[in-house]
Amino acid sequence: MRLDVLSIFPEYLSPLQLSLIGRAQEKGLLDLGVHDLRDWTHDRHRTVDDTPYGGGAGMVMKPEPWGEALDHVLGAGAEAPVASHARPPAAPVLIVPSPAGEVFTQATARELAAREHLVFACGRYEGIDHRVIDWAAERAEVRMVSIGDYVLNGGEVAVMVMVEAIARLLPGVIGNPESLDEESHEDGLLEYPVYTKPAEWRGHEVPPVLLSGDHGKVARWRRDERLRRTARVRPDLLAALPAGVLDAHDRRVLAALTEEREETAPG
Ligand code: 6GU
Repeated sequence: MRLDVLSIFPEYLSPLQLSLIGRAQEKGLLDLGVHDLRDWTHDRHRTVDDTPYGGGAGMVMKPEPWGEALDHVLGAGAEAPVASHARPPAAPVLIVPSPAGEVFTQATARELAAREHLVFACGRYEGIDHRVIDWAAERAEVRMVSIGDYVLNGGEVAVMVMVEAIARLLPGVIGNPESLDEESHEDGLLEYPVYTKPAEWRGHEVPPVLLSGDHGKVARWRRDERLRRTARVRPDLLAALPAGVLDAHDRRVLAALTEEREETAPG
């Protein structure tokens, strides 16, 4: 997979050279290019922003440097307008991090991990002149993406979040791909709690079932913990589960939880 990141703070993205992503690059699974948007300015001050038409606070990123930068990273294929139905599957995806975008989820990470070329355009200030987005949409698949309901100063940190979530899904990046299967958000339930030695620590014991050696009981306990944890902290995830994910036992576990809560409720 090829990844390009455009930013006025390219050094902000240097942690991407470390750890998992760094090793994936060394293994040739990932080809990452981080570019300074100011390389495509032509004035002495390397200006990337200007005042907003219509007035208001803050500054807006100028379209010209973005146009030239995107010509460069999208390549020759980006020169002619291409209708969305005629775009080849290898067409790049332009991801524009923005608190005004669709919310990035594990499903988004999976979709993007299946593509060959991702380009991230990090905005700062009040955002990028919207004509850049409209122009790019004629040449690439453009997605404005938010990483959650809060505001960051720029897209760089959001890009690090997205790249980490996407890269770890690429074949060969994670040593043991089975560790991906039972993760939070892969099947709509949160993960079960985990324990290691010693069996007793500072007066706290490991749940005895985990020491029983009964694999069936352990699996059932873990599933129950996932259900209880999800019901407690993320009832929205439980409500969104597709029909058929919960069996009769699951439903009994959840019903027991509701009864417990009613018994302990005040009044
Ligand atoms: Cl992607 N960018 C910015 N600037 N703020 C955000 C965000 C992105 N996602 C949540 N907040």
